[in-house]
Amino acid sequence: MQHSRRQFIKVSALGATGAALTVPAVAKGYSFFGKKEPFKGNSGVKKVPMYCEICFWQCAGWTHLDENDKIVSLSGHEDDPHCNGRLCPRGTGGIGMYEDDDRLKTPMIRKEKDGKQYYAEATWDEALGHIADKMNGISKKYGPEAMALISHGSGGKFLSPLLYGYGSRNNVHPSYSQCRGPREAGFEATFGTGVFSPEPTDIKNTRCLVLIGSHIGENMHNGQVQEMAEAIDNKAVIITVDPRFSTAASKSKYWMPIKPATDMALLLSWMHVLIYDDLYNKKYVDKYAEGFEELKKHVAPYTPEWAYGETGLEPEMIRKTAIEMASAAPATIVHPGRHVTWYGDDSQRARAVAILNALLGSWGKKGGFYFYTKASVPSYPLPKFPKAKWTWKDVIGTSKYPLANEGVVNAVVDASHPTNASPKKVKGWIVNGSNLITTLPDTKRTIEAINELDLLVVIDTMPAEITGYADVVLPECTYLERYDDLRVSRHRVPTIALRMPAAKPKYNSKPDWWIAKQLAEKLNLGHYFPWDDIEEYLDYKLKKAGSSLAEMQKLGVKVLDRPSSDPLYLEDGEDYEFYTENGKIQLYSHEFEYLGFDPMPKYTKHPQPEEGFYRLNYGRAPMHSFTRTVNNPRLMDLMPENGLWVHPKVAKEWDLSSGQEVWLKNQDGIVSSFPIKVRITERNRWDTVYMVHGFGRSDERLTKGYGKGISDTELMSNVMIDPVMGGTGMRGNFVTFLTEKPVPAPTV
Ligand SMILES: Nc1nc2c(c(=O)[nH]1)N[C@H]1C(S)=C(S)[C@@H](COP(=O)(O)OP(=O)(O)OC[C@H]3O[C@@H](n4cnc5c(=O)[nH]c(N)nc54)[C@H](O)[C@@H]3O)O[C@H]1N2
Ligand SMILES: Nc1nc2c(c(=O)[nH]1)N[C@H]1C(S)=C(S)[C@@H](COP(=O)(O)OP(=O)(O)OC[C@H]3O[C@@H](n4cnc5c(=O)[nH]c(N)nc54)[C@H](O)[C@@H]3O)O[C@H]1N2
Ligand code: SF4
Ligand SMILES: [Mo]
Repeated sequence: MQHSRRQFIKVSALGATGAALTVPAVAKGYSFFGKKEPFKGNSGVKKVPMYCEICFWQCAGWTHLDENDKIVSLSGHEDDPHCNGRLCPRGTGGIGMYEDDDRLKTPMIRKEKDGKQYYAEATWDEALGHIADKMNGISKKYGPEAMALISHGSGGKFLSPLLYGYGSRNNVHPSYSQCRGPREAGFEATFGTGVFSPEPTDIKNTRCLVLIGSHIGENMHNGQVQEMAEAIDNKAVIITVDPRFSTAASKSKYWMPIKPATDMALLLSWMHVLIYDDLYNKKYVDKYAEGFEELKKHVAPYTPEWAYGETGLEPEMIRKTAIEMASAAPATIVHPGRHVTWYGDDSQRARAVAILNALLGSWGKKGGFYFYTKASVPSYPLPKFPKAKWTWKDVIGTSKYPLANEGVVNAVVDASHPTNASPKKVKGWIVNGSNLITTLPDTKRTIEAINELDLLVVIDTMPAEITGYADVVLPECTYLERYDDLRVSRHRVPTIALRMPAAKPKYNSKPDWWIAKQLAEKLNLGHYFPWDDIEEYLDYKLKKAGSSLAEMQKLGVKVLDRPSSDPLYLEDGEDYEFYTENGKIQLYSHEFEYLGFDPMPKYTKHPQPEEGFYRLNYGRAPMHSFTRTVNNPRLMDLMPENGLWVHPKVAKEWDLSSGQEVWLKNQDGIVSSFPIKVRITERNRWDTVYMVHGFGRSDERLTKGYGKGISDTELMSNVMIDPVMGGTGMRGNFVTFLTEKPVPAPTV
């Protein structure tokens, strides 16, 4: 029986359940939109370089040790442009990830006895041997292409050569298909280049910053928050478009409480005003762009009066904000956003944002978008990888998601799902640092796909929900206990950052590079890991880049000179070819047209909630990162659960009081596994409810996070796929309140 083959295993915590550690001043020295004092660490006698893994801003910093070599604190690296010497509250609380008693402690293999499945502790040799046997079996039966790697974070770096050497190219990331994918597609079609991370937004020099659902300040991407504080000090105009009065909205001159799902109407009407009121940057557009006449005709009907009917935003406010943007241009940023998989037409919305920036002339301009640079660090030379005969693209059809330039996780789910009738099937997943059960919408489909797999390997630090479905669980040590590949980031200046262990791996956990190399050896693929250990690997690369491991162990971050041949901005009137087909910014996209998509973004009406239902809105909190931190002893102290933002009018209708527990039921009848406490606030439009993503952990091994608040993901059964790049739109789900505990209680 294939479908019951993989029971979700809830083993009780292997060790004693540790009492939550209370540690003061997690966020010491960090004041949001305020004080700029770097936090230098506590009483450390020794400091070791690291870069943070609590989110993907990857701030570089130091791990401070006391005289007994005990880790005492973390601090930001003074020379690092990602953090300027300050970590965010999550980064400072990163020690909690290392300390957490609930961590995975030893490899485990799924076994079955008397019809009951359980995890048996295993040695690394047994666990990796078991994986190699299974992978060899998959290769024999379906071809090596039937394996996939799903990763987020640093670990993918070492597992990728393993996957490629094995003969598969199914390398996919939720940070693309569930996050920034649509904006990469939209900006690439317009400017010929994606946005990438960190975003090259010149926020500190901007005079007008437009945030469309980017909740910087709750979205704690460190350097951006700091630069926004600087922009505010410099009296930049902030315009925030958000149905919720976000922290960013509270710092804004204009808060535009848009009706959710109607942003495209606003973007088109802004274009209308800029063009028809002659406010756009004519010199820039004439010199660098093509398709202006088509765009002008296209946006003619999209007046602010028309947009008012869709968005609920006063025409006067739409005009005023367009004038603000134009008067500050080109030092204006219409922020591309980051998590942009919202309504399924997201690449088109990102195109609209890109076109607005083009009309304002901000791409390549001071206070707009700068041209990033990157240190040149050669890769370690490896033998040629074998060719893969097919990938997930061939399974879903090569004409689908034509502009997906990175791997689409949901397409791999489709390629593993029982509905895949093609002989090409993905039968094995290695999941590293991604909690797919809480990360992908439509959980039911994810689990159906998992049930078809011959092998699911999960490499994690915590007993995250996804580990309960694994055939083999491998405990990785945390980022404070390991080396990783170098951080070579895109920024204003080229930098290289080192992460090195500040402590021995706790329990029987191992670093990812070691896991990948050992598994490669078991698969006779050792030649793709031709170095003896990671220090040799890093030293080789660093020497090629003009440094060395010894130097980096002292420096932590090396800041290189930006060559003068690679300027940060365009000069006025400078000749410049964009990376598009003909060197011009594409206001009208021939590529989109050729692929069967609208060459210029159009407005699509999206469904609005029915009577008694509210749109499920979600976002970030400054002290948590997804599920990554929702068990972290230090950060749980700061925010132990999520609450449900409800407008007072709605609370009155439902007779809800603040702090009352409710369960939520979505449009498909799915009921939340746990209750959530109501928080009555006018900071939220009446037609939506809001919660922070990452809570409602459902694995009892997570002793501090289990059952605290609820999970937004389990209520997302409606997914709107972006046809351009395959992103999963998650914002079309509607919920209603259950004020009594549902009977029968939902099964977690
Ligand atoms: N419902 C809903 N879904 C979302 C989002 C949302 O807001 N709501 N946001 C989307 C976005 S923007 C993104 S980027 C994705 C992120 O999705 P994921 O990348 O899946 O993020 P996390 O939930 O942080 O899961 C990360 C897992 O990595 C583990 N981990 C942490 N550190 C390490 C390590 O050093 N090594 C290893 N091996 N594992 C580690 C954690 O324990 C956790 O289980 O989710 C997307 N999905
Ligand atoms: N503290 C913290 N910071 C983080 C992360 C984290 O986990 N914790 N994760 C990082 C990651 S991977 C990402 S991708 C980013 C995500 O952060 P962002 O890209 O900034 O934001 P989103 O999650 O897309 O959007 C959340 C905001 O969109 C608003 N919103 C909802 N619906 C609509 C709508 O229809 N229109 C408009 N205009 N607004 C709407 C919500 O009210 C909310 O304020 O955050 C990053 N920073
Ligand atoms: S923004 Fe915070 S959590 Fe993210 S890398 Fe920097 S310090 Fe770490
Ligand atoms: Mo993300």
